[in-house]
Amino acid sequence: MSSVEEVEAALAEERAALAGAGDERALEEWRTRVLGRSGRLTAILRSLGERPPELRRELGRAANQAKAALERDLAERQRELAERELAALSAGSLDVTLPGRPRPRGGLHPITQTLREILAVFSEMGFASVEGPEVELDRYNFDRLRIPEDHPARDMWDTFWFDEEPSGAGRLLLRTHTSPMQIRYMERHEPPIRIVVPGRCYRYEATDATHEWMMQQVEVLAVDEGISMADLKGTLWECARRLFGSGRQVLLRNSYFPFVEPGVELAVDCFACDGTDPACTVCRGSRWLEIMGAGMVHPEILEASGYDSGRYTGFAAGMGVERIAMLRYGVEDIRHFYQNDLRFLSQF
Ligand code: FA5
Repeated sequence: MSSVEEVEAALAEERAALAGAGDERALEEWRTRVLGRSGRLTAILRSLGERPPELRRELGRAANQAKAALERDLAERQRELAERELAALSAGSLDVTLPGRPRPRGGLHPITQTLREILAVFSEMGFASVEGPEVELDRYNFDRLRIPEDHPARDMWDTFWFDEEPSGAGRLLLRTHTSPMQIRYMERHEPPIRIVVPGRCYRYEATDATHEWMMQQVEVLAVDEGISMADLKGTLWECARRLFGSGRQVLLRNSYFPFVEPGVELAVDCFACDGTDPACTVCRGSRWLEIMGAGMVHPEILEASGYDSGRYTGFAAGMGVERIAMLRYGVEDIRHFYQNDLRFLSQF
């Protein structure tokens, strides 16, 4: 049996409960429990019919007033909570008025840029680009290029060897140059051939300002009827002119590689000292930085590929991409390229 006093006590009690409801979920629970269909006040109002008439009116008025007061309180409390939430959003961890943070933009590595430039030059001269394996057979890296087991050139091109041997195929190594792809390509194709072969090469080598143990080369191979040293010179000349501009001096001098005859190397004048400093780490006072080896493909190699060396001739070259990048950008130490220092890399 409810009395007016009990309604007032319930009103006070529920107001206190409402003040303690701290979030939207607590408010909803409170609403259901107090004002909902089977809520506390609804139950009092429903039971009015069973009351003696003299009590009914007084109790009804008190209960209706209490219900209206609690509904007002609820609306007020909802508004308060919403305001508090908004204030926390704009004053706390999230400032919706801040401008967005720009994402740092990446760029192509200077070696990738240089490599693409080289390939573009040769593509315009009609050379197709093909790739070969970095893990190579002893046979292709050395023997088939006329570098037998006891040849001194093997010392110059020492590399990393694998312990396992694929059955019967010979020993595996990390290739020291891209030249093995000359053999692989000629095995499967007939002249005319015009290809470039970009790729990583490895050497067991003490590093210094111009030597890394991993570097990238681009091999060039052209085989056809009537190819002469003049074609080699013209092609490499054009390549150097396109990469370095016409203000740079280029030197072509004789050299030796077992797989070409005659052999040459191409060097570009030193940007660091102009040949004036005997202690220069880039040219060692020689004025020239070597960027590639080249020559006319040895007739024995053409014959071993099944070509008639009386009919076909060819030229080949292998250039160092890091050395070319050093000259293009004026980088005095090759080791900067692979130290992954953003202060260096973001300059390109
Ligand atoms: C060769 O690798 C021959 N295969 C090139 C060749 C191809 C000759 C076809 C004839 C015909 P060499 O070891 O000189 O040759 O290397 C060629 C170029 O690679 C060098 O001129 C140089 O630019 C670059 N190079 C060689 N070793 C390193 C190294 N340790 N670090 C950076 N660049 C290197």
